[in-house]
Amino acid sequence: FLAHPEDLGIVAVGFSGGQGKPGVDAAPTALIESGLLDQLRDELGYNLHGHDAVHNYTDLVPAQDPPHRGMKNPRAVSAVTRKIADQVYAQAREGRLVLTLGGDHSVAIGTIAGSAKAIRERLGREIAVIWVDAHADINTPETSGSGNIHGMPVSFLTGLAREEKEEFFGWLKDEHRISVKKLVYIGLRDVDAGEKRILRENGIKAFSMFDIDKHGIGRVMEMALAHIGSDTPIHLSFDVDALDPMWAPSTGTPVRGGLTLREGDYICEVVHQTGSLIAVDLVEVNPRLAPENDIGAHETVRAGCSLVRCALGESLL
Ligand code: Z70
Ligand code: MN
Ligand code: MN
Ligand code: MN
Repeated sequence: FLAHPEDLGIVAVGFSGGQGKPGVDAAPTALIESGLLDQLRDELGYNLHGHDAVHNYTDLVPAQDPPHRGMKNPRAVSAVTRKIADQVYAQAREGRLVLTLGGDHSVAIGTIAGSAKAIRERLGREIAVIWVDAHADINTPETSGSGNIHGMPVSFLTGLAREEKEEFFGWLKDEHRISVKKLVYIGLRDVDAGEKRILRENGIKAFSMFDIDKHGIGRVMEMALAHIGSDTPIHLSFDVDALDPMWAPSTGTPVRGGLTLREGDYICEVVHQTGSLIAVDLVEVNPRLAPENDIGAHETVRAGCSLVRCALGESLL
């Protein structure tokens, strides 16, 4: 699905307005300073595009941004994700693979909207999304208990949540949306009651940690890809909190009982191996939330780099 599989568009966005804890905005710089982009260029052989800047979009954050339908920072998140959608679209429209370094998971409203639109225009195809996360992030503004928009991106992207007003995600049109039928979750273990109902009522495919323990990650990936169907463009959205806090402690909402680093890497390797990968997001690394004298932050950044390299083909022999 890529016209230029060796060309990699980089979208680095230090944005934290989808949740309450500062520090996720520092993740792109931490990942890049630890050598991620150099590795992708020098070891994996990608031509990088758009990698000269980390975007903070502070100019898009209004001084006053009171809640709307219970959503916190709604104007800021809407404006920033709209900008991200343009950036990802511009890279994907060229036929490049796109790597987004977040930021909290609200940035996926922009990344997936941009991918979906570009692939529709370029190939006339719908994309599939593999969402790897401890959380389902499918609350509507009405079911959300927190008001944090990083817990809502999937509901806006699938059209389960809608809004007319441009300044509150009204810019999201059908061309940006994905089908609930082409969405697969992996790693879930902290899903709100309202979200469980949404998953059930919409028949959304989800592999929780229970399923991974029961079948093993190998079989789960076979089932996940079988659900999507072969020959479908895949957008991989990886929340680092899918990993167990043993591997990724520096994240806003660590949940015990998660994926090992090898299971996370394996997911990325299998998705790479399909040859259908069109975009990758790595989100929710928070290097400022460092248990144990910064060792946690360093380890989390290292785990994030490993996931990205695996998704981009490092393990190919
Ligand atoms: C909860 C909510 C969430 C990440 C927390 C939590 C969502 N379901 N996502 N941390 N990465 O607030 O909607
Ligand atoms: Mn090329
Ligand atoms: Mn998430
Ligand atoms: Mn999460």
